[in-house]
Formats: sequence, C-alpha cells, structure tokens
Amino acid sequence: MATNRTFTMLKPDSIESGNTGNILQMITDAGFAIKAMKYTRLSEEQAKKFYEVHAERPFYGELVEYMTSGPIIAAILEKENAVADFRALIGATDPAEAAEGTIRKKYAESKGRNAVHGSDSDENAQIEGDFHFSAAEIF
Ligand code: IDP
Ligand code: MG
Repeated sequence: MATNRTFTMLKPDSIESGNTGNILQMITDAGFAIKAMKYTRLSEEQAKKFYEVHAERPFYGELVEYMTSGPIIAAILEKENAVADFRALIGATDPAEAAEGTIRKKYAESKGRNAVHGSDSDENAQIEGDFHFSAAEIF
C-alpha cells in the first residue's frame, strides 16, 4: 500500500445503529477514494491478532468481544496524506473529546464503541490492509 492509503473499519456499533451509509458519505465527501471494501465479521482469533498491540491493556478483552459481536465494513482508502487526514476526520478515540464535525463526535457511542477504526501510521495502514485484503481485492 502506498503512503497515500489508509485502512478503516466501520465497527459493529456503526452497523447496529444504521449509520454506515452516513459514515461512508462523510468519508467520500472528504475526498477519500475506496480502493477495497468488504462486509465481514472478525473471528476471535482475527480480532485478537488485529489488536495484538493492545494485548496488555485492561480493555483488550472487552475490545475483542465488541469487535467480534457483529459484522464490520473493512476498507482501504486513498487520498493525499491519507493516514493523518483520516485520523482528523474520525476525531479522538473518546467521542467526548472528539472535535465537532468528526465521525466519532457524530456517531460514536463511547470510547470503546467508537464507530470507526483508522490506521495510525503508513506502516500500520499497509499491515492492516494486507490483513484484510488480497492483492486481487484492491483496486
Ligand atoms: P484509536 O482507535 O483512536 O487509534 P486506540 O488507543 O488505538 O484508539 O485503541 C483501539 C481501540 O480500543 C479504540 O478505538 C477503542 O475501540 C478501544 N479502546 C481504547 N481505549 C479504550 C478504553 O479506555 N476503554 C474501552 N475501549 C477502549
Ligand atoms: Mg489505534
């Protein structure tokens, strides 16, 4: 994945609340092009692996349980400065601290159930995109 790409997941709470259409609209309105997308559900093994970096954190068990509780939408997005611009679009992890107009401010329920994932670096965007998509699924 080039440095102008990032990886996102619309998390189970977004699907449950029926906000996926609105969130995808915000993403494309902000200038991100969809390079790959799938509707899927993470297994416990996949969720544990994806969030391995948080394994020692007190919320890890809760996070894995939540991320496997229902389907997600996974996607690779492209835009100049994709990683930083997408983090700005989604807002702070905790919606109480997220700026007005951000996806999490509008749609996140809590610090845990916070609507969307966004990669935190070019390196992780590449790893996370490869975790979910084969080369033939990326356009
Ligand atoms: P980020 O998603 O904004 O990058 P991280 O610190 O990488 O935030 O945490 C990964 C995910 O773990 C968050 O998006 C959220 O779903 C969950 N999480 C983070 N901190 C907490 C917490 O204090 N309680 C419950 N869940 C949390
Ligand atoms: Mg993170």
